[in-house]
Amino acid sequence: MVQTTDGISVSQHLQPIKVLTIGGSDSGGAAGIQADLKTWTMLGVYGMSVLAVVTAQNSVSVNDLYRLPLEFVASQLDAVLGDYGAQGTKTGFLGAVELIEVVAGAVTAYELTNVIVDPVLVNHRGESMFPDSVTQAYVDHLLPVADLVTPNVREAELLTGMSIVDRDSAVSAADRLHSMGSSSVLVTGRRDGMEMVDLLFDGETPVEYRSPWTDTPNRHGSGDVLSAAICALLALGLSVGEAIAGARAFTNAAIEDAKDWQLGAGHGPVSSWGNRQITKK
Ligand code: PXL
Repeated sequence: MVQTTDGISVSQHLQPIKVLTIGGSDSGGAAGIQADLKTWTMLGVYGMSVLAVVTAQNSVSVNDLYRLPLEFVASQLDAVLGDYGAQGTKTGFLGAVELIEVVAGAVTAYELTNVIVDPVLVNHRGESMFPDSVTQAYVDHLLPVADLVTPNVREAELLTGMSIVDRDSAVSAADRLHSMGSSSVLVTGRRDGMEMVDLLFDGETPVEYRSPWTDTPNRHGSGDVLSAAICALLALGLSVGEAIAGARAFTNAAIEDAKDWQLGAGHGPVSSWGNRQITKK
């Protein structure tokens, strides 16, 4: 048992909890698989990764992107899930219709639980990265098998075709996403004055989570850290509400901690250790 003082009380099991990320590599270490694995290490769970895409990127731009062959992604899924299994899974950068179908097929075939779908559809400027068919594939294949979908406001707009400008429109979009099959929906990152608001909808009552807006250029990977932390905490046995509260505390601390960092010339990463600092000067 590990005692923590950060509001995320988790016990270290003799057999660690296993979690799997399916997505892309960010060579800069800010987002994607790297963000997920670092987050999971800090939260004391055993992280595994199925790579679908490798990016050549830094804080300024994504310079190149290489997709692994679909059969090789399927082979990784079978290797990991056929032996280790996973008590939680999150999807990240997929960006191709056939890949989304393969991932959804694995969720069903291996009867995965605690499935978090983070629908990566836009870049940090909110610009769409993929054709509409990719958005539609999420709706057709991944949302129906998701326990929780975590779009940011722009991604929720793309998935629903609705515009989100305030609490009411965020609730309507979350309701629509819930009706597409995801058991719970978290619409993240709505700016409301000097606050950031995430909205959870589980088909019954909408719940808002608010935190102060941190003024920083360094947010790269914050969505991945949030969804990875939720995945870990759900796999550890917390309820959806508890997992979101704990993951938000971790992510907000990661943003706050890195707010003055200058690691590259552009849009920098958040810190990897959230509110789990071991030493602090
Ligand atoms: O933050 C979404 C994301 C996920 N995965 C990879 C990425 C990004 C955004 O840059 O590069 C590999």
